[in-house]
Amino acid sequence: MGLSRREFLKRTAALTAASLVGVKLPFEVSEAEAADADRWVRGTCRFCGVGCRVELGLKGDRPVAIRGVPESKTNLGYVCMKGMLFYKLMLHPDRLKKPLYRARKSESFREISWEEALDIAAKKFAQAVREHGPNSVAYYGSGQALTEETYLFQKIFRAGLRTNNVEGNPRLCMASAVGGYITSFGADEPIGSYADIEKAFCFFIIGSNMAEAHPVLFRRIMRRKLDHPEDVKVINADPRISPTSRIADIHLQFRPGTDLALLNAMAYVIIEEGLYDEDFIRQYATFRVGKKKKEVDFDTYRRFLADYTPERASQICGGNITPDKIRQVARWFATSRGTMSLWTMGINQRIRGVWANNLIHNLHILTGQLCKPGADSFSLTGQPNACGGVREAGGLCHILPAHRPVVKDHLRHEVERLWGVPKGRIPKKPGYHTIAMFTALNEGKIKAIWINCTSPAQSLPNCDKYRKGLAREDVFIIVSDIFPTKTTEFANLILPTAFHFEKTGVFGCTERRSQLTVKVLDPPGEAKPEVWIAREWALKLAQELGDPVIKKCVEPFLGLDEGYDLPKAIWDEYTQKLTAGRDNDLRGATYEVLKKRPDGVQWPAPTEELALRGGTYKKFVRGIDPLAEEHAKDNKPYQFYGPAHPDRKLWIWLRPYKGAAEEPDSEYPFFLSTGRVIDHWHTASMTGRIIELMRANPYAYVEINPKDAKRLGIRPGDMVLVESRRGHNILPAKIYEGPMEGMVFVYWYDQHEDRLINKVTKDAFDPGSKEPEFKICACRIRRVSGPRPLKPYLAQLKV
Ligand SMILES: Nc1nc2c(c(=O)[nH]1)N[C@H]1C(S)=C(S)[C@@H](COP(=O)(O)OP(=O)(O)OC[C@H]3O[C@@H](n4cnc5c(=O)[nH]c(N)nc54)[C@H](O)[C@@H]3O)O[C@H]1N2
Ligand SMILES: Nc1nc2c(c(=O)[nH]1)N[C@H]1C(S)=C(S)[C@@H](COP(=O)(O)OP(=O)(O)OC[C@H]3O[C@@H](n4cnc5c(=O)[nH]c(N)nc54)[C@H](O)[C@@H]3O)O[C@H]1N2
Ligand code: SF4
Ligand SMILES: [Mo]
Repeated sequence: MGLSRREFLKRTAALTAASLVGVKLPFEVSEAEAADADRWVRGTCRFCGVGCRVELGLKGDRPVAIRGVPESKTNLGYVCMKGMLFYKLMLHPDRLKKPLYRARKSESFREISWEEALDIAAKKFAQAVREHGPNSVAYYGSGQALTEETYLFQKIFRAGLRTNNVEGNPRLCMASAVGGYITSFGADEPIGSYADIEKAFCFFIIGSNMAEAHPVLFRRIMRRKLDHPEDVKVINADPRISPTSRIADIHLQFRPGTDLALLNAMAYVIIEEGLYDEDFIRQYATFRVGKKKKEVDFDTYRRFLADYTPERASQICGGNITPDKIRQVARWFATSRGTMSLWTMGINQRIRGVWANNLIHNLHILTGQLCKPGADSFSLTGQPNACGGVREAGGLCHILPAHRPVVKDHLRHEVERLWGVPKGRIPKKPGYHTIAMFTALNEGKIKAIWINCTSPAQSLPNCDKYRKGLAREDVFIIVSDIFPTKTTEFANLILPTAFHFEKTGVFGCTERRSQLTVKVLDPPGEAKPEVWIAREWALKLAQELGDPVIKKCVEPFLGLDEGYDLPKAIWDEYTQKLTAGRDNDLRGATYEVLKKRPDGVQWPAPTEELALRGGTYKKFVRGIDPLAEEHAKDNKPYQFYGPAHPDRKLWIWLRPYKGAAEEPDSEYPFFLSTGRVIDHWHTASMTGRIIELMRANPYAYVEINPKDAKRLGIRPGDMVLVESRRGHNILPAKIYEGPMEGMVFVYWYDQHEDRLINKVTKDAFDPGSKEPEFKICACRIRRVSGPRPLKPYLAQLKV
């Protein structure tokens, strides 16, 4: 029996309050019990893009522990604390267990049946489409949804409802990396694998705090460095000294946003000192400039770089950057026997995120540090399934499944044909990107939105602005989640979903690796897998709108059991039909094959035979990548067949330095940057409910450089006002040599309204990738009082 709603709310409040004061609660699963697991089942970690392979320990049907899988190539048996503890969310008393509805946002929620919930959901979406057209409905999903979920939702929205308003939080995260890969290499996603770590001699970690955000992968790099302290060099480039910097031979600290100049200066040195790979460039590269992608020659590039001498760049960058340091890191980068760059949000979440990505790729193309062992330009993905589910399966407004741009007529028609829907059914125009989508909500242009597995009321930049649209009474909002969140507070309809291991499906991690997790537990109460919810909703929608094509979208999946057969049929359709002949060909990676592998399959994997061996660990290399052979046009060892570059070349881009959208000035003299801490996941909807993690990190604070703190009379623990042109927070101060002088840094997980930093961040975005500049805006800070006891945030629904 589930808890009554009152009881549930009481416990939610009690738990969160207790978490913050460190009280142990009776319903926790104890560690002693964990040791007693009587069976272990395989799956992947629920959290980050590393994609650690794990085993869930069960005692009877009670989850009691998680451990790593030693024979997995992703994590070699390691897991981090979050990975080890997420089984506690499965039996958590706060889990949503029944559909909840309210006609108006000012009213209280009431429990309703699934039948009623799906009726309402169908009626509201149908009404919006009838009265305002297909562009008035939208899906906003997540890089944490299973591939099967994203694929099915986008199919229903695009081919059923005839809208490309299919977006997701990877826009806040990986969009600039996608833009970078496509413009530089002609194909999305990294070329190599984690396995390159053990073969690399130089690591260039820029804008990434791997030690906290990709902790298991970081351990592999650390191990490599410790085993070869002299031969292996680690460079860390970040305006803030983070735990990642500890293993660096050189830490480059610079004014936020100026790394564009740093990267160009590294290229300058590489050319000036003749450290480039002339042969590689001649065979595989061209130089490009501007919106029209005009081809230019090497000399033009060289002249362009004349603006970025190490001397000039060190002036732009500030911090600890000297011309000598730039020269040193450029030499290490170019001359090592294998250089691997790794980056995450410090590069992507910028108004010049795509350019910053291009400038990293440039260095690899110039020096030929690509395709050989230990060499790669390797963007780290944040979420567990941003690659597999969203980038590959059609989860962004401008891309259809298997890396097909919506605007390409023949590709769109191909998808229509594969789905058996009329030609022209999918609109040509891309839908709203994330910021445009929430702006459209503000303007009342979107009348019904389905938000799945994400919490935009907390995770959007400048979130108060977009909460206005969410709060509109004329916008119908569905939120499907496992817990109450900041976003469920704006919902009309809350749908309780199954969690990891309570449903079946695939996650595709950073290194093009798809891994299956099979359902072993029933979800609590009446919670349901999303694929069931989407299918049942589509059937009702078809009826409401009298449109057989909507039904057609789910016809292959009718009557199948949602625990396994349904997701399997969706995966089969996606892989066998949609990925066939594409660069992410996954035809060999059937559920049967995925179950046989300790660690899944890396694409391209067109055949079962290859998939059983693990797939392709390096793209574009003949003898390794079957598609390189298939697409070979000449006898060169590398074949860059990426679909976006018909010339089959890698493009070195001329991208100038440009500052952030909002730079500090006399009124707002500090840079504000935001990011992550090891113990928490994003909005802390999950990790905030795991008491061990909450004890370690109960609230966010503002990191201030000691010199700034001294000047402003701020002492450790003092309450500090952090204010921008958009909003303010009051946070306790942590004073240490982390952020550079003139910069402050805040974790964004804290749900307390006083500390929720996205009220302060800026929603400017990259004109190419549309990814917001979470990493940089201007703020001012001021001490408001001495240390104060902090009010805990109560994660409860407004009722
Ligand atoms: N523990 C934990 N791990 C996670 C997550 C989580 O929530 N918690 N989330 C996952 C997700 S979705 C993501 S996207 C990743 C994010 O992973 P990361 O990007 O590694 O983490 P962040 O803390 O967001 O930011 C990284 C660094 O960017 C730096 N930075 C700020 N401005 C600049 C700049 O101008 N230039 C450069 N070069 N660097 C700059 C910051 O100082 C910070 O140290 O983490 C994933 N892993
Ligand atoms: N200031 C600032 N803001 C940022 C960033 C930053 O660096 N700074 N980073 C941005 C980035 S990179 C990202 S990726 C986004 C992430 O932002 P969000 O996606 O909004 O954050 P999450 O907390 O991961 O939200 C996931 C939600 O899914 C729910 N959930 C968990 N499992 C399931 C499931 O199986 N099904 C369903 N339906 N729901 C489930 C969780 O309870 C949670 O509410 O935030 C962005 N926002
Ligand atoms: S490193 Fe990432 S994938 Fe691995 S256990 Fe930790 S959170 Fe999970
Ligand atoms: Mo992310």
